[in-house]
Amino acid sequence: MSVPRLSLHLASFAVVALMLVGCADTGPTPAAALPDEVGAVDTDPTIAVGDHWFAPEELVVEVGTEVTWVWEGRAVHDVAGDGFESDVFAEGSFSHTFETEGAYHYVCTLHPGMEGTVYVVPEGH
Ligand SMILES: [Cu+2]
Repeated sequence: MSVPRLSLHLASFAVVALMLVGCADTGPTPAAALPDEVGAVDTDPTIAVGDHWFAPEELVVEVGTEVTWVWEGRAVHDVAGDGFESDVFAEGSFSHTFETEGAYHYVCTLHPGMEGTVYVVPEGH
């Protein structure tokens, strides 16, 4: 009668392992699929970091574009999204090149509600 008990034990272990895998990603929200409608590609891939906002909040770039965030406020902020995270700065800039299309939501981890999105579209969009 020990075999069924062992199987049950293994099954429980498998369930717990799957739950752990499912909860393992505690990082920023993963990039999402592009929405059906995305605006025209922005000619200037620069985002201002202010107190407490990003401008523009939404930026559209082609795959392979380097986006630069430039700190303009007085307070410290950071930029954290799927695949990129800056240090906490009061001034300076941070750049990231987006190699994969998608919608990249990002936040300042210090200030709830301070957030933006970079839409990375295929070339020739
Ligand atoms: Cu901030």
